[in-house]
Amino acid sequence: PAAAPRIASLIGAPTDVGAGARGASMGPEALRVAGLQPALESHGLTVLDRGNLSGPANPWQPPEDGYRHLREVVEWNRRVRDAVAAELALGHLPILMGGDHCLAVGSISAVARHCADTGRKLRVLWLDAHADFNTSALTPSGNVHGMPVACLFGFGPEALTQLANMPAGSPALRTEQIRQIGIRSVDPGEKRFVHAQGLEVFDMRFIDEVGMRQTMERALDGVDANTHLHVSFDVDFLDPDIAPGVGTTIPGGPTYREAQLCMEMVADCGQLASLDIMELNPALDVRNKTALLAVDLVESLFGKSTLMRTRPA
Ligand code: 4U7
Ligand code: MN
Ligand code: MN
Ligand code: MN
Repeated sequence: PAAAPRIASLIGAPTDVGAGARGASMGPEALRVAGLQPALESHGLTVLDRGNLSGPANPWQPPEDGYRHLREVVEWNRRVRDAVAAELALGHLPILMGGDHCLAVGSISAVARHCADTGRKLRVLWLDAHADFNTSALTPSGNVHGMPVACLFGFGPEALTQLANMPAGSPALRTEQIRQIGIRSVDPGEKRFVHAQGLEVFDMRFIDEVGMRQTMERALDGVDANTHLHVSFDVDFLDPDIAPGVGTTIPGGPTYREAQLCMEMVADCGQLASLDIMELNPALDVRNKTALLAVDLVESLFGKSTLMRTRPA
């Protein structure tokens, strides 16, 4: 099994076509201004900034047949999939800078395809306040950023569910490959569907009861040297007191220290091979502090941690 790649490629996807608020389209530039590239370089990575993808403008229209802007969402996701696939083929670690979370359909479809082609096991950690498991029939909003996990499981419009081009039309992702962490806002129909599909959800109640350490031990259980670990980090995972710069704040998220521990434990497992940083909304931020926090946490994901600590048993 290959060691985790040491070249990271930044891919900007400046759009908010899948979201309910405008502004996530400015996320990539806010992450650059917050110093994402030098922060990664300080941890020994070589970083290539591939610039921003381009795609259709946000038409800001109401939903049609349960989806808002489906045509534009599909187009952006194709471009994201192709860009992520190209980096994986080069042996690089793609970092998608969103953009709203609908784009995780494209990035994870590329990752799933790559794992199928190279015989690696896939584990996705979905760090989010939301389960993002709506369908056009269940969604209260029509916003596709609330649907990416369902699309990856094969429930959604064919143009999105087939992005991974899996043999015999199989879904990009299966239940045993994903763990959701930090969840605290799930719509009623969505909740029933999450249970019906048997998703492993470490919600905030779980984190409150057992702590972040045991939560991450459970979420990473079974990850081995042949595992491709993908982290899809929706910035609204974090408590809004520390991360106000998102369109869909939900109170009661992980604290600064809980989030750091989460990221440090991912780094310790040594298998991180692709990353999405999504839903950052600079229009709602305060002096770019949410972007700076995201960069700080991503540093921990790549190995920044306190030196010379006493290790607990
Ligand atoms: B995000 C919501 F109704 N569930 O579907 C929906 F509450 O990518 C929110 O996690 C979705 O930020 C949030 O519109 C999507 C809503
Ligand atoms: Mn969310
Ligand atoms: Mn999300
Ligand atoms: Mn959001």
